[in-house]
Amino acid sequence: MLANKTRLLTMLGLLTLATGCMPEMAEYEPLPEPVPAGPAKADAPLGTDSADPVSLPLLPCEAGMGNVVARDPASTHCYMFFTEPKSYDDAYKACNAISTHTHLATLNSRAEDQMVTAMLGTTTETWFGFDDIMLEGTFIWNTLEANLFSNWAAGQPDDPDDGVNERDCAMKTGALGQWDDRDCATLAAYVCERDR
Ligand SMILES: [Ca+2]
Ligand SMILES: [Ca+2]
Ligand SMILES: [Ca+2]
Repeated sequence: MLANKTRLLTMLGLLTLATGCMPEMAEYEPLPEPVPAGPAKADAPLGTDSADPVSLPLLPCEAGMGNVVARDPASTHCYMFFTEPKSYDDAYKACNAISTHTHLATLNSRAEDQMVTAMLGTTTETWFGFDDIMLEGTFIWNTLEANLFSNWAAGQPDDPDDGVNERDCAMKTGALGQWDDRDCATLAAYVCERDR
C-alpha cells in the first residue's frame, strides 16, 4: 500500500516536471489592486457594485409572510396583513420581529391608507401603528414619522379620558377602514409595513 502511494507521488512529480505546472498548488495570486474610488466607478457595469445600496435588489415582499401581501410601487414599501388576532402591543412586537425595517403600518397619506384598506377584505377590525399611549389626546406614529394625515371615522377619537375606559390605539374599522380609537388590549388583525 505504502509502496503504491510512493509510486503515485513519484509519477505525480514527473508529471509536474513534464507539464511545468502542478494542479491545485499554484502560487497565491497577488491581491488585485484596490479599485480607485470616484469617477472610475461609473465604468463598472450596472448592478455589479455591491457597495452601492441603490444597486441592491429589493427583497421580495413575500419574505415577511402575512395572509395578504402588497407592495406600493411608488414607495416600494411592503405591507403584510395578518388575520391572527393580537393586542396592539403584541401586534407591534410581531411586526418589529419580522425585520429591522418592519413596523406596524403607518398610514401617512390617503393613498397609503386606501391601499391598505383594499388588502383587508372582509376584516373590519385591524390594528396599525398609531396611538396616544404616551399622552392622552396626542396620537403619534409608532415610527415617530410626521403626523400629516388621519382618517378618523365620524365622532372619533372618543376616549372619555376618565381613567377607566382607555382608548389609546387607532384601529381601522368597517368596510371603509376609517379609524377609531379602541382599547389597546382588544384582539384584532394587524398590518405591518416594511420600509426596505
Ligand atoms: Ca407608511
Ligand atoms: Ca386615548
Ligand atoms: Ca373610539
